[in-house]
Amino acid sequence: MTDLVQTPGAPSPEPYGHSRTGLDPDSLRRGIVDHLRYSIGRPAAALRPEHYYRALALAVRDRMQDNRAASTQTSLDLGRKITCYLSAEFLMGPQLGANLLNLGIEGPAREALAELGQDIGEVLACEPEPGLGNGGLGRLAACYLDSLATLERPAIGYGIRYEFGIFDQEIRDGWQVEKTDNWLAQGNPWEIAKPDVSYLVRWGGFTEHTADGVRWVPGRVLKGVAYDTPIQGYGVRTCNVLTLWSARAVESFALEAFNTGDYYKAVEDEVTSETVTKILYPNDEPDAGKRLRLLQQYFFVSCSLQHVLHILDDLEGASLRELPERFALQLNDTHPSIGVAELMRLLVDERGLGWDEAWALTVRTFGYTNHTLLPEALETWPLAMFGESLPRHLEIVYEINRRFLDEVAARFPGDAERLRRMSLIGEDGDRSVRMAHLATVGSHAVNGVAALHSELLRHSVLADFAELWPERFSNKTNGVTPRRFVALANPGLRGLLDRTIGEGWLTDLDRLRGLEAFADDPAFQQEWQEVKRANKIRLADYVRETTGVELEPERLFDVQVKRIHEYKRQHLNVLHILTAYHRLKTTPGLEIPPRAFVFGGKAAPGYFLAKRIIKLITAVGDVVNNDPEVSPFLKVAFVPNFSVRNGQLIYPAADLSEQISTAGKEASGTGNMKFMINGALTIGTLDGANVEIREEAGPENFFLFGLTVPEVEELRRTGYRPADHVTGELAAVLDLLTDGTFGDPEVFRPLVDNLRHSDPFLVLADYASFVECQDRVDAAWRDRAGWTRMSILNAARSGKFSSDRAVAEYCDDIWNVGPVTVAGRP
Ligand code: 26Q
Repeated sequence: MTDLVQTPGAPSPEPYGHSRTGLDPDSLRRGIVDHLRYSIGRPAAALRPEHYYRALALAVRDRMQDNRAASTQTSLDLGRKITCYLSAEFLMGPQLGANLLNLGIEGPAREALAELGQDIGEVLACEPEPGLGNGGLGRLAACYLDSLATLERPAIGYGIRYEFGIFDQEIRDGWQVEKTDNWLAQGNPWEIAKPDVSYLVRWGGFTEHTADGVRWVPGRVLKGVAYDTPIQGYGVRTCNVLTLWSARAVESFALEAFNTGDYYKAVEDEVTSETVTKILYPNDEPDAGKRLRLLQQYFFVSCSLQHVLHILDDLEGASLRELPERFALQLNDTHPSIGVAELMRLLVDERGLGWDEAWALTVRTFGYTNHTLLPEALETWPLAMFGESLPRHLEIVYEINRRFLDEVAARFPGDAERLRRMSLIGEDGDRSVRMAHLATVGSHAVNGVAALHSELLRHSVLADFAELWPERFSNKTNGVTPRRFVALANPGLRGLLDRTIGEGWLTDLDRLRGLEAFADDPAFQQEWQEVKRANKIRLADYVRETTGVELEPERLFDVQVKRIHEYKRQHLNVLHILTAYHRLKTTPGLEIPPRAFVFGGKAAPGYFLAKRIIKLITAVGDVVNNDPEVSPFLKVAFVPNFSVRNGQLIYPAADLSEQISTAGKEASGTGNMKFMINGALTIGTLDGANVEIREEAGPENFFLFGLTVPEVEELRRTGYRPADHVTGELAAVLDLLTDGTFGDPEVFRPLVDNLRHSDPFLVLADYASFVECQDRVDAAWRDRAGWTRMSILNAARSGKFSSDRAVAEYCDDIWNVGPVTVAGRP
């Protein structure tokens, strides 16, 4: 009997466990064959690479589930605190390669597939990418899950199982066209549906206050079902979990309607319930304040908090009062911040705790990470909509606010203006609930995502709160996982690093410092350049296949990939290209170092100017790529559908990383870090984490330009007049856009008019400084040994930007969680 039931924590029994858990090529091969037969069920003759992908994925998942069982049991046994990362987005990227790497079975998997006549590259290419995020914030959540597991910290990621993730981008006639992302079409081998892990979520209706307490009578009820994806740590046995909630109709509701004869109405309701988790909303949408988005947020947060309390109930001898000792709940921006009111509702209305005790537990449990300073991106919900949707939560928000403002009034007597500024309810214009204020008041820790950003938070958006509770505020500079963004993305560099400084760097990125000693070594420089060149050829092949543009690897690869947004200033980058174009056209015999400008990124479907920026890039590319006077020096490519997967081809191939946002606008950036670790030099403003990148790399290894935050503020104070900057080259370059050189001038007129007459992100103010800095880039590139030295030093000094460092800081300073070693083989 004991041989058949697996003991969690112990290695699986032999021989039964072998094809499910063995890490050698033979066990893996048998695992694949078993799954082909019993899970896929296709005759051998009909097997294609996608079937091998699914069979291998299932075999890999088996191995992770074995570790998962052991991890759960260990943290339950030890009663250790669990970090819950609440995020509306997890941009995980393809899972197979990452899981093979973290389990240490890349070689065995390749061998097992080869035995079966399959090529691992072809099999890896079959995986659809789960695009459950917009960009940086969602990818950060994914990097942090990787680091939490690798650092052996028990953790649960909680989010939404969107049926359609971020749209797929196609480029037609130079314009972005959106296609739905049907990532679940072929099934998802990584997830395990847990229909028995489900919770009811109420919505709308009204509240009744009686002698027995509060009753919330909802307008509708839906159900959330858990889908669990294992998150394997690298080189350890720890395997955490990502729990994504999917919306379902509540059967008993449907049944009621059935009994009254309205069967079709019941089925229709079922259809609308399931739309709640249908689609991920893009950021930067003009009408982002949609009711369904609030429902999505409340839905996943309510399921997650009910789940947490359920786990707590099941813990031996644990009471609600231990919530902050057992769980840390981190809010990834304000998107899950309704959780503050929901936890109060659960504790007070459903569990009968007194307000004061519930509030103390809530504040001690939550932490809040802010990711933006842009006023238009701070989430607020119209009061009327909030009240109609979540009537009980509005009452709770009012009560939190009443008590909070009493506290503020006691600290700052007679300061009505301060009370107005700090209130959870915005009173200017249409009244609204300010989610950043709710998150700040409801959390014991509030952090920004780069040193500059955290400083600006303390002195601008949340200044009043920082004055009231200075001890709550801290900085946690973002980081990225070197497992995905070096080991997987850049196998050439991985091999070179392993040979040069040993393998430890992958879990201790500061060891890259060991490269400094080789920065001037000609033999090492040669190897470094060879790795970069191979990566450039790999990207050039991809660019040729996807765009038809030929990028010669001798060129300087100058890359800007990120969401398309005015504040990120892709159009400033274009103005530099146009300047070089103009010079080449007007200076006979001019020779400049050949460059390949590579762009990629999605524009929110309703963001008019961002979509025109894409058209601008492609139109400039069409002209310069096909002009024999210019194309030897300039080529421009727009890589369609920028994603985690093609990012892994792009970052390692860059020589130059464009991080050119208006100072004060980019909270951190994480692409900047991915480029640096892969040996690109940065051209950038003093914005977000660029400041720290420059500090680490050394100012002599960073191309700095542009206004600083105080200079930007000063310019705004004294009145910015963009037209003042339209002289000389800039005047000529702007004229090119409306003189027909790049096609129909009406297409670019809105962009040019916006720059000339408003220029909210100071593109023209930074133009001259940017072009001058790009001239310095050209000069530096001409000295190839000097450039290579700078490239090596950038990578050598990038250790700070590992998500392992970032997550360790969260664990120490905010979550108070230590490692839990899970016994058994890693
Ligand atoms: C909000 C309301 C309605 C619909 C959508 C949204 C929404 C969704 C996603 C708002 C914002 C986002 C994503 C924001 C984001 O990715 N921010 C980035 O976070 C990174 C990680 O901290 C930083 O590095 C970037 O600087 C920051 O822009």
